[in-house]
Amino acid sequence: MYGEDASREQSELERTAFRKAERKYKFYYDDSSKSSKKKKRPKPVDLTEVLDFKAISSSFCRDENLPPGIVALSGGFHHPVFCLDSRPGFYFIPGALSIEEQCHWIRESLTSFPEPPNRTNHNAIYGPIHELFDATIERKVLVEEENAVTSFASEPGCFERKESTRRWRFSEENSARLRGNGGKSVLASVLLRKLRWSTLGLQFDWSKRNYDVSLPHNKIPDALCELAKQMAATAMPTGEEFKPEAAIVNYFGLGDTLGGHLDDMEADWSRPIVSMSLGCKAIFLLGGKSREDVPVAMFLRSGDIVLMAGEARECFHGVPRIFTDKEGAEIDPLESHLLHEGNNHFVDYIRSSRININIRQVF
Ligand SMILES: O=C(O)CCC(=O)C(=O)O
Repeated sequence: MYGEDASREQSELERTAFRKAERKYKFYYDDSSKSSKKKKRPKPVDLTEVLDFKAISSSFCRDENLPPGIVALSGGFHHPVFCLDSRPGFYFIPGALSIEEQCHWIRESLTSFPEPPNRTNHNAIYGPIHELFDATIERKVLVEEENAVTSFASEPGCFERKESTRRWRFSEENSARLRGNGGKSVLASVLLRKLRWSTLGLQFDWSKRNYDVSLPHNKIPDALCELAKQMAATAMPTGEEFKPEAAIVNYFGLGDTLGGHLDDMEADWSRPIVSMSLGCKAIFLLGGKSREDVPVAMFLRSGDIVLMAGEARECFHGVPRIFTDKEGAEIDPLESHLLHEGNNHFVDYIRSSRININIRQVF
């Protein structure tokens, strides 16, 4: 589509109810304030319409009061589970993960989950990267190196041939600078900040928007499978067990968003997507089956779990905002726990980041 048609379609998209909500909550700097460039403040945003399941859960546990349109599931689960009348198949479990569990999954998300054969957004440019988090701590630099490879052709009359291949390797910062080979280099800390996703289990191919079963992969770690099965039980058809086959880990920094989308590449939508939040608080938008439906906005905090099954699988959803300011992020207990464990590097990361792990049954 070209020219006028494309720009008309773009501006129509801009006008959908979902897009309007995304723009309402998105992070912008406040241009109106006279603050200096260094002290730019976030533009204030009206949060009065954002559902707060933490507050809903506290008041429900106190006196069983619930706002209109919200129901609490009774069942064997040891946490209250809330549903929305308007979005069947959507479940919210506030504070489902203990602080210890949150810390554990943050550490895994930054160390083992991005390890090959799991793929990340960096694969396309740098190929597989090993031990990115350690390299960040050690202030390493990823350097592009040229390797001369000598190959011997098997045909008679052909001689040895020098081929040059390029690959990226971590190097000490000083030695990279000393070598000054004119090649490209990038700080490990920059790569960590730019880490946007990693995929576990069956690998999702973003370019084809599908699972590529031919790609090498490891099984999802047992502990994550167990957790997902336990959480998914609430939303599963009676007598059936959730089979975790793939997971996408999303990493968000200040200003990062996840645009409105559907997760529609799994075979059976009666199986839930199990989605857990770690780190800074965020806003989640749950729309309807059309982008024209006005989405419900809600806070997602570290330790919350969301399930989307059945009809809710057909609903557009996204994350227009994460809160990295001291009060807004609401991660004090998490920070204290990580500091207590001596995990300062994880604290540095999570202070301004959010991680989402969403686990799927593919077939
Ligand atoms: O970050 C989140 O909470 C939502 C993630 C999501 O919607 C997705 O990965 O499809």
